[in-house]
Amino acid sequence: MFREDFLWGGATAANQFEGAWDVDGKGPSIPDVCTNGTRERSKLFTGTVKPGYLYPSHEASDFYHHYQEDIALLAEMGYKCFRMSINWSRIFPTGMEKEPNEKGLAFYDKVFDECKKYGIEPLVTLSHYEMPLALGMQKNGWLSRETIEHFMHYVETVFERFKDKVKYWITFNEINAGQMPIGDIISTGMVKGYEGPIDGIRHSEQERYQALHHQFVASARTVRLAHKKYPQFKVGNMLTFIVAYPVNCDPENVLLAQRYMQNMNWYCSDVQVKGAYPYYATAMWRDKNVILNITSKDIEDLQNGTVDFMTFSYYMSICVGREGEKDTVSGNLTGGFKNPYLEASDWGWQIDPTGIRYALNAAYDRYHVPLMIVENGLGAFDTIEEDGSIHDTYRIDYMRRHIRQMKLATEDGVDLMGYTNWGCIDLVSLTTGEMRKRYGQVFVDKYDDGTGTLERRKKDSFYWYRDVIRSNGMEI
Ligand code: BGP
Repeated sequence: MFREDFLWGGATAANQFEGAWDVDGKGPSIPDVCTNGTRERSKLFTGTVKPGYLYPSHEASDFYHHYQEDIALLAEMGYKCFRMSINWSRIFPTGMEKEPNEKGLAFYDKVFDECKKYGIEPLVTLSHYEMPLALGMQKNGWLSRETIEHFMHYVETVFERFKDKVKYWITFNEINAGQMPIGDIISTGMVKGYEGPIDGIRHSEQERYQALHHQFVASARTVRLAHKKYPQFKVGNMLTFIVAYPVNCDPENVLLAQRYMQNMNWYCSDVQVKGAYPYYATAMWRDKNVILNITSKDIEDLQNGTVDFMTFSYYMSICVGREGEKDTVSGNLTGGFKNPYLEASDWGWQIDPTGIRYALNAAYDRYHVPLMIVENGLGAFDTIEEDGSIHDTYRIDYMRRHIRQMKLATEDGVDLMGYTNWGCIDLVSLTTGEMRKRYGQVFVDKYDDGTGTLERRKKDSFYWYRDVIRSNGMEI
């Protein structure tokens, strides 16, 4: 059974949804100079806006000018919660100003007021895969310790401004992306002097883990600030939970899968939930030739800034094993070996509803803090019928199977606070920059070539999800 106060809703991210990239004083952010791509062809980071390229974040779904209509649609589905992010460069155009951009703050005031009108609780990610471009170009993003101070100034500003409108916060989206090659640009913003594919491996593990360490410190200081000054706030962390099964019962592969889960999931959540680096970090750094610069103040900050709840995205699972074991598959940020028991989405992500129950139990067993699934869903092609309807039965099927497993997890005893499915209103894909990879219950008339009226249209899943919410998950 889901809690009475279960936070049903959907999730978005500013750079993939808002558009208005240079409106009302907003500065350019890193995604604003990332082109579109496809499953086969990577997005490019071009450093500046260059002629001849399409930049999907510039208009995206134009939430900036559609927020009233959009929030009304969410309310019609009965949303209790709306996960969204604040675009840092809307508030501080280069990330380094002293004074914030009032027009940027005013936009979020309006969004939160609109949510309040319908009793929808905002869940706000402070950093969802964007940072001011100037911080990336001049400071090399999170590799610089100085970025912590700029980030804290931004956090202090939005905490103070929205203290009466927002209760639930998330520090960094999918913080474990910082360990992966794709994270160098989208997550830790280490773009100084670079142009090229967004997944072009350039940084050493040393740099990657140091940048991630700076994010851990910033996250902990954010939690600390909330606890000291805004006791009404609840602050969570966020990772992409990669369920990794051993590809078979060869004990070596079982061990590899255990290591994988430690390195790719628990490494980050142990720091953020327990407040210190775990025992296996030492061996991991040794194997990767990483020597981190950690000050005694950092250790204190991490200890004092443990989160109130843990959140994660869950899309898929992978298999892990010795080299050459099986065919490989792609996935959300990272791939692995193919699982013969699972089918995959149109983009090759393996669909594994049982994995969400496994992930919830694993995380709850380890931490005993409330959990929330803040991203889940199916990226798929949608077709508009002649009468204008969109029969996305495949999406309903995906969500139904995952929600059923979440319910079983609650019956296992897991304390699950809520569920926000990804891209509730169609938005730009993170990994490919496509529009045709759609997740929403609401269709947005926008296409990969940048054309479209931006008109909103309800899909079949809109009515289905409304009924799920209305029955608090009893009717699935
Ligand atoms: C997560 C990100 C989101 C998002 C989602 C789906 O990793 O937090 O920003 O977009 O994955 O990925 P994609 O858009 O590539 O299908």
